[in-house]
Amino acid sequence: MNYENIQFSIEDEGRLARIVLNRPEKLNSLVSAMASELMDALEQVRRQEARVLLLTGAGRAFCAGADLANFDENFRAEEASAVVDIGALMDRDYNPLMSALHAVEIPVVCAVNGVAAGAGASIAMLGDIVVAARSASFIQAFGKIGLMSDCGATYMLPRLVGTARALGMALLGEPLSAEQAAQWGLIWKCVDDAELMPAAEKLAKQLSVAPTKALMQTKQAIHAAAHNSFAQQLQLERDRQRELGFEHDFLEGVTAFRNKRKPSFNGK
Ligand code: T3D
Repeated sequence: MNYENIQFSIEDEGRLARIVLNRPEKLNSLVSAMASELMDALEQVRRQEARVLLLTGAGRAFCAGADLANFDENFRAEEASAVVDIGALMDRDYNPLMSALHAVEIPVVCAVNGVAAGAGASIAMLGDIVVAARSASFIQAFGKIGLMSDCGATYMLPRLVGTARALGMALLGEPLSAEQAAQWGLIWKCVDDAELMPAAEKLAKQLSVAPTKALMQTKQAIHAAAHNSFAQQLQLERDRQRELGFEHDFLEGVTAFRNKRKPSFNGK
């Protein structure tokens, strides 16, 4: 597939996949073609067995959510009778995209370079390690256009920041600064703007040579904890740990420790 709305590359001998949302003049707002391209790129990441995904935006924004100028050919603001089945748009573009992002097995590092609004904030929240530039902000912009938070925001937000803060963000729609987002636990950390890409790339490179299978199991286990009992979670941990104990990277990790050298993980 030709990518016109994103940039996609596989780097570092196949270990690191990079996706750049690339409609900077429209603050990387989402159109249907961009959602399709993202889905295709995520499939390439899986097929090519990259070990980490780095996701960022081009220009001054991360992503301003759905493109409100082009979101549906049937929507004509000047005609009171023109109606749009937004549920159908969600089924076609947004929900499959958010599900695909949520299902990425390898670690996802999100470098939030500017405003992340609406669906853009949801994309950012689906990163496993989210680093934001100090000038970035997170906005549940939906209320301002008569919609409710979607794209998984009502699921992710309370889990990340708690119900009170989730409600405050969703009902008031005020921008949350990157610094506050880090203090609230919405993201991993906030760095000076000039430090964003070096910091995110450093993290991505670190993860790209880590024991990938163990990281994937860890990520899955932490997701599963949202609906498991403590007893179920202990069993899940035992089962997954048993699998990991038979893998190359466990042997390599312990051997390297005993020999006082750096481990060389192959991700298997
Ligand atoms: O299927 C469905 O549609 C339902 C799914 C919904 C999911 C959603 O994401 S709904 C939420 C959609 N997003 C928004 O409501 C955010 C709208 N944008 C803004 O509130 C502001 O632009 C920002 C707070 C993000 C940034 O403000 P600021 O002052 O830094 O920039 P600006 O001047 O407002 O925008 C710069 C340009 O980007 C401007 O274009 P122009 O005038 O220079 O030609 C603006 O129109 C454009 N832009 C910004 N956001 C969007 C957009 N164009 C299309 N869609 C956008 N979402």
